[in-house]
Formats: sequence, C-alpha cells, structure tokens
Amino acid sequence: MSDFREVNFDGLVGPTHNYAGLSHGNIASMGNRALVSNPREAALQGLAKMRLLASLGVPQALLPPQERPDVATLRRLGFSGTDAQVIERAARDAPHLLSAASSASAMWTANAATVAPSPDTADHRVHFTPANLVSKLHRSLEVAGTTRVLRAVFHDPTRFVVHDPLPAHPDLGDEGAANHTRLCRRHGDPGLHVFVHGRSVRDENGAGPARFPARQTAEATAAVARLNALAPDSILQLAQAPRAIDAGVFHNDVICVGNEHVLFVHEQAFADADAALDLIRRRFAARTKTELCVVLVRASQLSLDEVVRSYLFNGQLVTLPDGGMVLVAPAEVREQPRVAAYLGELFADPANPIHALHPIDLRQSMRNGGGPACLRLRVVLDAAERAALPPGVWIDDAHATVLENWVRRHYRESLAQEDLADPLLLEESRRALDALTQLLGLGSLYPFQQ
Ligand code: SUG
Repeated sequence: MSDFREVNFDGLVGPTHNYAGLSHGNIASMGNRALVSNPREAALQGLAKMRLLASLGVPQALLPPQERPDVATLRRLGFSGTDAQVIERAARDAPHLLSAASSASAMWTANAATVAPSPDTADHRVHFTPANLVSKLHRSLEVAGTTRVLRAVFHDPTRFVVHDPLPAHPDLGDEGAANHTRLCRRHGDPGLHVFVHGRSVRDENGAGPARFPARQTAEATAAVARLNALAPDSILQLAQAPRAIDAGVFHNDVICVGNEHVLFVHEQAFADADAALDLIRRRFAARTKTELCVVLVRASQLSLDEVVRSYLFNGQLVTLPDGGMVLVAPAEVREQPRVAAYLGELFADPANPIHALHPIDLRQSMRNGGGPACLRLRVVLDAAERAALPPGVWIDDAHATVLENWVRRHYRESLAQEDLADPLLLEESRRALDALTQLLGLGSLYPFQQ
C-alpha cells in the first residue's frame, strides 16, 4: 500500500512580519497599511495552526522564512556600503523599496509553487513549479529563495522535480497553488487539476475588472500544467469573475476551496459560473468515475464583500485519518453574524459533507490578507516520498514547542514601518535564521551563511 496523504507545508512567519500595504487589490493589505505588527504573535499564531492540524492527525510540515531585509536586492538597486549603510540609505531615499525588501510575505506558501503529485504525472515523480509572483515587487523577491528551499526539502531527484519558475514577465504572471485546486476521489487516486486565471477575463457584458488588477494569466497556467507533466484530461482552465477581482478576490483561494470530492465555492467565483460549475462536475466525473459534491454559497446568502471580509473560503478543507472532512477557518467567520448564521445552516444540513468547523485566530496574517489556506502549500505524498524529506521539517507537539521557544527568543513584539530602518533588525533576523537552520537540519540555506 503506498498510503498517500496530503501534507500541509506551512510557511513559518519571519521576524520582519509587518504591514506595508504592498498589495493593491488585496483589501486587508491596503486597509491595514502602516499598522504596527507583532511578529512574535504572528509566528506563534502560525505555529498554533500547525499544532492544530497535527493534533487532528493531518501530516504537517513547514517551510522556513527567507532572509529579510533582502540586502542583496537593495544592492542590486544601487544602495552600497556596509549592510547597515545599505539599509539606512534605502530608508532615506526609497522607503518603499526597503518595505518591499523587508516583507515576510514568503509565509504565504500557497503562492510558493503549483504542485502535481506522483499519481498524476507522466514520470510518476512529484512536480513543483515555483510561482514567479511578478505582479507584486515584494513577492517577486521571494522566488529565488523559494526555489532554493523547495530544492533543499524535496531533494531526492528520483522522486521530486522542482522546475525553474516561469520567465518573469507580466504575460506569464503565476501565483502558484492559490489559483489551483486538485479534486479527486481519494488523495492517492488520479486528480482533476482546476487552474484559475484572472488576467484578460470578461464578464457577460464584455467588461473586465475595473477597480483592481488581476495577477494570474491563462498562458502561465498552461505552461505550469505542461511543466508539471499533467495529461490533458487531468486539466481544466477556468476564468475568475471580474466582479470577484474587483471585490478583492486577488487569488481564487479567497473564494473557493476543494478537497477530494468536495468543492466549497461561492456562486460568483467564476466567469460564466453555471457553465463553469457544470464543466467541473462533468470533467470530475469523467476523470474519477465519481460524483463531485458542490457546496455552493449563493450571492443571496453571502455577498462578495462578506466573503472577502470573513475569508470563509480561505479555510483549509482537510481529510482526517478516519476519512471525515473538516474546515479550519479564520476566527472571523464566527464574528460576522451573517457568516455565522450561514455556517449554522450548513452544519444543520444532514447532506453537508463537512463534518466540523475549527475556527483559528490568525489575525496577524489576516491583516495582510493571508488566511489559513494562504499559509499552506498542499503536497500529496506517499509513504516513501514522505520518508525522503528532511526529518526537521515535520511538525509534532515536541517540535512545535522547540520552535515556539525559538520564536519567543528571537522575535520582536512590535514592528512599525520606521523600525524597518533599524539595522539591528537585520542582525536579529540573521541570528534567528542561523539558529533555525540548526533546528531544521537543512544545512546552510541562506545567502548570509555561504
Ligand atoms: O500576495 N499579502 C499577500 C497575501 C497572500 C495571500 N495568499 C493567498 N491568497 N493564497 C499578497 O497580497 C501584503 C503585504 C503587505 O502589505 O505588507 C501581502 O503581500
């Protein structure tokens, strides 16, 4: 028995977590700009989520944060001198560049890559295409580091392949797994890969998004599917609804989440929604010989604004060891009366395939528009593939405690925008990351360790 399980790789929040308002089109990021963040609390909230998933019996692992501020990038932009001088000069002459170079945004690992597990790929290896994240400067700075981390974690070339990211051009904008859902009967069975793009989409009147930019292109999606060695009958490409993008749905995982044969989705997620849902159902049935269970939320039940404010669909829909399915959702879903009322109805319905709701406090990340689903990259692996990973990336209670102590020792409790100019922040971060590589056993991962 190859024993396939879906593993969640959460991004560990880095020591420079802050609110710089860098993501136009992401309403939380825009609205919370210049708020004072608490990196320590952010990292502990992320670890609490990992602990919860592990305690539910869901295999849990992590991906480490990146080195920030990214001094090497600031040097490429012409700032020179010692590291402290580089930071000081960037803070003086181009604070927006220092903010971009200081973002801890690699924590949102749903944007790290698109993954195709071995049951679906032509060579039966697990394929990863790191996302190029070209649409936001701060996010584009993650790509080289993410590729390096993925290659360090998924290092066995007989089982894993980590491709190069797509060329960095807006025509090929790729945001990774946040715009991708794999549906299947059981995780180890053949899957249907639903890819969703937002660029160049039109509504029924021929209009595109008017307020906010879209990030993912259809061209990029097609290239990722090719690289990940997916057969044509396992791929479906759909367009986001322009009005969803304009309401702040900057990634499809803000309005849709799937797991195995269940798709939890809002009726305004896709352009030409009825046809899109019909197509998903038909293609799923053809691929898996089973019927898709769609939990559809109507606009009359919850508006796009309510969806974006609560991040209801940005939950993690996960399968427990007994086969039951649960939704790990942001605590905000309980606090908004109409969303709470909807959930009350859903869980009173005997036909609902989701067995329980686990609300979790991720407020630090949520203020940047990153809910539970943003913080994790899903990778379906069999027992031999899991055994090929470095032991230090796995999370259980004991390892979570070690990491929490590491966070308490190294992270600040408050970070304002002007603190990004403090050269001590770089020193503290490097000290923290140096200690982390020891705890994770990943070798010298960071440029400053070379
Ligand atoms: O890319 N926010 C991230 C949130 C990513 C959420 N991911 C998924 N939906 N999967 C983004 O917009 C805000 C950073 C700031 O403003 O400081 C930010 O990058």
